[in-house]
Amino acid sequence: MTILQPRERDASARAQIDPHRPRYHFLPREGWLNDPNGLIQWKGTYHLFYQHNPDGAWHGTIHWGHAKSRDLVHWTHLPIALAPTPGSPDEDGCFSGCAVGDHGVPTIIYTGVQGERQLPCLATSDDELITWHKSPRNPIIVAPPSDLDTVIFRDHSVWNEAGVWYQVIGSGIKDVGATALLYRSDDLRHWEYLHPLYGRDKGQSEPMRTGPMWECPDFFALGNRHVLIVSVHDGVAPVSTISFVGHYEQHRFTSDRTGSPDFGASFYAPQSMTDTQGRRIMWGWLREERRREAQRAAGWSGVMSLPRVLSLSPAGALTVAPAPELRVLRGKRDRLVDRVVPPDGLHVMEGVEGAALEIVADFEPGGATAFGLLVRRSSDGREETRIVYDCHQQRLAIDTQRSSLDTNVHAGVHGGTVPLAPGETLRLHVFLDQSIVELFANDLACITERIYPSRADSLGLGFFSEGGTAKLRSMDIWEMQPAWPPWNEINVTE
Ligand code: DQQ
Repeated sequence: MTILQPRERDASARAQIDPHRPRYHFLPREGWLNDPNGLIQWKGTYHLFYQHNPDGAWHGTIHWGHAKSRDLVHWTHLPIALAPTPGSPDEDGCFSGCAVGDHGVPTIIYTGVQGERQLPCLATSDDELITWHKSPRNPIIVAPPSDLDTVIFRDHSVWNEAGVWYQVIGSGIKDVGATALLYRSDDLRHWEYLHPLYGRDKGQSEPMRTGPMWECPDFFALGNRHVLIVSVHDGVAPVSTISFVGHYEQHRFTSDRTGSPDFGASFYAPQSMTDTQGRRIMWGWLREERRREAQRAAGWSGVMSLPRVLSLSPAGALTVAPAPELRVLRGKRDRLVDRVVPPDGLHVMEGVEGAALEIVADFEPGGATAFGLLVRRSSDGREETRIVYDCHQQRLAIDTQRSSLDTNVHAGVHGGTVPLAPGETLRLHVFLDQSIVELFANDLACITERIYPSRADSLGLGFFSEGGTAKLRSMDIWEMQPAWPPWNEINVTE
């Protein structure tokens, strides 16, 4: 067992009583977390790197944190992988990037920040991804393409095609729009700019606003198609995540489907990897929706989403499902079947409650105009989070406007379209974890929100229907076991 220093003992004591600290999502023991980075399965073990400030719960002095897992559920914290080196191209931060195996050598391509400069850098490991050596040739690309007036140039997705390396870098072209720039290389160290892999006009708003710049591009083959996922930034703040599904030929990408891997307000900067089972697994950063002071006071900020398996539906849409490995956390189960849900108010569940639950509810819309679930409801209903399906608009949303009596947290209604064919049921698959609501609907849409209930009794569950009768075919509820050992038993270098 690790001997804790006084500061760590304080953090441990705080963590154990913190009602908002997740119990089975990944997060560092303390400090700041943002984007997932360098996702890779190495000799069977999953490695998760992440944007991290070990000094406190704010975005500053960005390092790469590191953890590993054999099962995608239980993680072991490892020493920090990358830290800014004074006087070097990453002296002000080691920003996002990815990891690949280069003839057996683990290799990271990341963005080094030095003052205003943000440029690609490289590091390699010779000891199972624990110690990283930065290239003396960093930055490995010395400037953005000279013929483009770029507004940002950072974040990397690298792949190999028949022995040749390619990468896309997130960017935006002034007064034109967001883009992902394509490069090629024979050795990961010398890169030739080809052209924009894909881009959109800055004014485009339908079906989604594609914005002036893209961060964290993630490009990969899925089935017989290719997918580009980007994080839209408006120059001031993160906006949303967008997925484009289409074809990649002759190093050009064309898309015929635009969607989002997650319609929630709190999901950003996702990255994915292919594992040895051939699955494409994605994680994203679940941002905080409370004030900076509250984050600093908590001593931690930012959580990783659950691992999500990406696939294509028969119609070619991107589907997102929770990794089946998560079932290992299921504890006590309650089950309801065949409940008619008349539009006469709320059906509160007796004797079933919790802040760390998995719920699978199958609804038949019947004659309802809307129906859904209530979670984290206080006994008097003053706090509650609503998951609502609008049958006319075929739109699913999470409404956090009454999730907390604390007026200092962001709240709103966020969602997306989930079309149902006549007679089709809606499966709401919900993971609650203290301050997280992570919702999967028919594996076609995801919505993730952060909530901060203020009352100890905001644990209740309910379901409702409006405008007509819906039917709850079945609802399973599991208590979720913590994925972490008690904080003070976490081994640092296991
Ligand atoms: N986060 C990183 C950047 C990236 C942004 C900095 C996205 O590399 O563009 O922490 O959240």
